[in-house]
Amino acid sequence: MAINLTTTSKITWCPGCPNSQILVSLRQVLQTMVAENKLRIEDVVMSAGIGCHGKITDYINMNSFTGLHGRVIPAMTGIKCANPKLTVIGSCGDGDAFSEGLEHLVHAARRNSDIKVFVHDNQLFALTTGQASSRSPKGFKGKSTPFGSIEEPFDPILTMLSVGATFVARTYAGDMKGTERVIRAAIEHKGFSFVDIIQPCITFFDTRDFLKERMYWIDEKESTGDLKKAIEIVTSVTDKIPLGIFLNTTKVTFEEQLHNL
Ligand SMILES: Cc1ncc(C[n+]2csc(CCOP(=O)(O)OP(=O)(O)O)c2C)c(N)n1
Repeated sequence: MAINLTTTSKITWCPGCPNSQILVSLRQVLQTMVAENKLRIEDVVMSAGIGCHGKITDYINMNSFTGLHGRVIPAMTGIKCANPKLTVIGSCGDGDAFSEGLEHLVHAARRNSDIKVFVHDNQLFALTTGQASSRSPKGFKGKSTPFGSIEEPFDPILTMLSVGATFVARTYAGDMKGTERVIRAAIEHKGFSFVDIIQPCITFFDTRDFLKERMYWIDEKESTGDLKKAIEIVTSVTDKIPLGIFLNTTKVTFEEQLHNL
């Protein structure tokens, strides 16, 4: 059945913001999966945090819950525990997921909670107008780091691989076909799915030219079932940015075990 998930809410992201590309990609995946009878939209719930990314739930006509900043993951875990038949997806910012909410992300991955986490990774706090986040590169100059950040940035892919996430991927918002493919695989995966979506903030930190020269898609056949190989791929390059599904394995989920008790 064809379904249209657009809403009448006015898009208030900056014109040209890659959040719009993530929105269109996600909506397209959901519409396609519904058309193919792989999903019923009534059985999908989306959660989002506070930040520019969080507006995404206003623009997709489906059940959603906007939580607190940094608390997208516990909201998703609660929804999935209460009704394990639901497909639970969520959008976080990098501030949301890796700064204030990091503990939730790590423990949800460790438990293999069957939720699908999409991080809109723009390497700063965008809604609050450009402060450094834990993803900002060393030397980044913003409102809170006028002399340049003195911290090393957080590595979400290596962290997710090492704490037991069963699906770990990275994509680039501007590559919408690639993003659709990765988002769909993340939704189809049974267990914890983590997707870092590189989403340059074109207003406060426009990295598009920098990224274009460095991003490349990995050969996924080498790594998907092999944690050691996935770690090798992401640690072997320092001047390039690998994209793709680094790991896709299965393990009993938290909710399966919970409901078997
Ligand atoms: C508990 C709490 N802490 C801090 C804030 C202030 N705040 C709102 S949005 C935001 C940062 C958003 O950054 P990010 O999560 O990366 O999302 P983006 O705006 O970049 O999409 C902060 C710190 C808040 N609203 N609530």
